[in-house]
Amino acid sequence: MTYPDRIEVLRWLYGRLKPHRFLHTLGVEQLAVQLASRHHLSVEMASSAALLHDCAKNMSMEELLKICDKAGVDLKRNQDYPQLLHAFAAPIVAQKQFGPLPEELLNAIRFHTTGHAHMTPMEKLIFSADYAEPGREPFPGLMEARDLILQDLNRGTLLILENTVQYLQNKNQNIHFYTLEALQSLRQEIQSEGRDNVQ
Ligand code: DGI
Ligand code: FE
Ligand code: FE
Repeated sequence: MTYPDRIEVLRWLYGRLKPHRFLHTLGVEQLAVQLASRHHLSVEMASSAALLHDCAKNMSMEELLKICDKAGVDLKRNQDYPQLLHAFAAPIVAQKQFGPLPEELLNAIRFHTTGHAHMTPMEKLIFSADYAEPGREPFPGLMEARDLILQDLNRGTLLILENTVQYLQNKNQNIHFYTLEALQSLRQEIQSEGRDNVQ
């Protein structure tokens, strides 16, 4: 599988992201690559997905709505979550620039904010790398999450989902149904892992 040339992607992002977003993207890539090599996943895919995950972040709401509508995103169901549209738009924006990309990579960027039920390892990796990247201003629980995703991708991703839900609840924000489904599904996955280990 070939991925877009890294330097070409960086050049493109440099022109379309705000400086702090560009630096965040580099931080996500650094952690994503580390996680991929630790957990025996594709380092090339992790790098590309990390670089592209926020490629639609600095687009206008008008543009995001247009792209998401065309892509079949249910805008009514998502009308309370404008901050999630950049993730749903990212696969279209990235492919418009770089041509067709693998579905696994596209799903990792599509679900980087919310997660969803039955996430693949690459989806968990990008979701977690986005949260725990080294450039984030320290906040309670960040170090613990960073350590745990390096040791155990499932448990680390679960901790991050739980922290995210807690954080949003404290801010009185609605939790997206994908996020709730991700939480429930990953809890079940970890429980069944535990059972398998006993047998
Ligand atoms: O794009 P980033 O800033 O790197 O981070 P992100 O894509 O993970 O999150 C974008 C925003 O979405 C952030 O302010 C947190 C928010 N968010 C994540 N999950 C949910 C959510 N907001 C609501 N209301 N519900 C969610 O489930
Ligand atoms: Fe994002
Ligand atoms: Fe991000």
